[in-house]
Amino acid sequence: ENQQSVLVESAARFPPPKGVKLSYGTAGFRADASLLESTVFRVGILAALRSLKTGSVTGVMITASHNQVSDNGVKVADPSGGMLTQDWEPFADAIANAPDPSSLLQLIIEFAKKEDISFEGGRPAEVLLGRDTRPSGEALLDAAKQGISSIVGAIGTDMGVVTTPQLHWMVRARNRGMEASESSYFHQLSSSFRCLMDLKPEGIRKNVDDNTLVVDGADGVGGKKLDHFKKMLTGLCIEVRNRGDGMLNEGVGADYVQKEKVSPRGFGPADAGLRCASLDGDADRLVYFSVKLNENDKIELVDGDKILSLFALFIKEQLSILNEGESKKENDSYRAHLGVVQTAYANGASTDYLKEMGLEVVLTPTGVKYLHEKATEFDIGIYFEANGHGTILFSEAFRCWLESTHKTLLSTSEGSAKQKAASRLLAVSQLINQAVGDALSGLLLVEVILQYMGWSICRWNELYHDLPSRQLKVKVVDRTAVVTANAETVAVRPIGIQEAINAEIAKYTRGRCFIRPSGTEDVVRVYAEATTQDAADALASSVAELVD
Ligand code: NG1
Ligand code: ZN
Repeated sequence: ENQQSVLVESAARFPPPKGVKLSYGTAGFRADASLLESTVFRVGILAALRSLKTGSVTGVMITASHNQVSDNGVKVADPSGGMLTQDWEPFADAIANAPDPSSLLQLIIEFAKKEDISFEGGRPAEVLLGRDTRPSGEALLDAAKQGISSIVGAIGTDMGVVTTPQLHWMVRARNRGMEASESSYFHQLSSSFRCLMDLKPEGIRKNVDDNTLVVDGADGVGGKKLDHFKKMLTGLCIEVRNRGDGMLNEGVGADYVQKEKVSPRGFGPADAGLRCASLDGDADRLVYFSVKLNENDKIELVDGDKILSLFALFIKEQLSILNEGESKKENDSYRAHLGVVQTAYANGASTDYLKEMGLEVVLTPTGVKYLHEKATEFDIGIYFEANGHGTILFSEAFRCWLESTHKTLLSTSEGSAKQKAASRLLAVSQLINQAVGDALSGLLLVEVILQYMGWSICRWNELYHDLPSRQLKVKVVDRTAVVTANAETVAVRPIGIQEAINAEIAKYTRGRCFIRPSGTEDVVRVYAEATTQDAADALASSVAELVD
């Protein structure tokens, strides 16, 4: 009827590019921006359907993160604020690749039937839209809007230029009946930051760096937002460089800094010793670094694994203060199950360190959706990829317990160590983005913990010493020829390759190496680790030859 003709008419305005097959990878669809209009239009339809199905608000974010400025991409935020549920990914692939409007319509009708989605009577679909600073973003956002409006009655609300985590945060906030604006986001972050700063231990702490933090904004949306947001933060002095005047992600940003281990554009010898941080193009990744003295652009990298370790240390300390003297049997004492989630890319030294701390460490395949899902199994689940994407998730049950315990402590022992520990944990759960990894909220938590500990970036970096590592990518005809198992640590296809890799690994002390097909690029990635840089390099290149 009417719905069908509206869909077919609007789909006709967005013919898919010929000879291109897209797939909803680790981070949604990504490609050269010129190829994406029809895909983004169709993702708009999908987000509206997801909203109809769940009776909640969903989101569409247009970004290609750390990729070059001519690329773009699109991903869907589920009602929880997390990534699109994995069961819908095959449908996303199918509609993105439907050759014409009538086959698209057919797929939608079948899927709606299977998922029992009704186009009438229920709450109308609502989708929040956001984009990063890429010049192609505006036209793509319009395509997404048209996709949404091709579902009759659906509403698309444009949140403007935002970071990826802001958009996800807003979707989550809306579905919890909270205000979903940028100012409410900044307000929540700055007030929980303030609360943590006020709960710092008393007395002057040694070792803290000069207060200024210098941030590389990757010439993207994160730098712009932070430059504005920093005015709302007291007790922290931030200088933002690469705020958007230069070329996005060119020689700047968290991905560049982490992979190349050099300082970004705009940083030099004069910055030696300063505490520096780098965001990626859509501000969902964060790494720290300091420029080495007299060594050109070499840096001391403080990556996602070390951010994770710092967070784990702090949380564990607050939990033990809270549990002090409580016997295990007591009913009202809740022993929080704290867990840490990493991928095979985590530096082996970090995993050892975390295990030595007595923490439960779980590995998942690469891709935030896997880490995030795993982290929800704990009361407090901390997950990070080495590249700086991660967050801390608090379970609903633990948050409830914490809130009521905090209330009791406030009335029975205000100012006690326990009450403060409970306040800190509550503030962390407010500060750290519960929807996805967020460079801005992560940065504030790092800063407040460093002040709490009285640590410089050097002291923090000394928590453990990274094993030298090397990452290579190999262009292959068909990356799907590589199939992995055990959280990507073992290659089960091509047959025999794992034995060959093992033979290479055996030549090195503490050697570790694995291969996997990238989910965002047409390559097979090789990661190697050993006790010296030369050994890690040699191991990586010999395994890369096996893949070739
Ligand atoms: P792929 O291309 O699947 O390796 C990369 C990152 C992921 C994740 C996604 C999404 C590495 C080795 N891989 O995925 O961790 O961040 O991009 O952006 O860094
Ligand atoms: Zn990103």
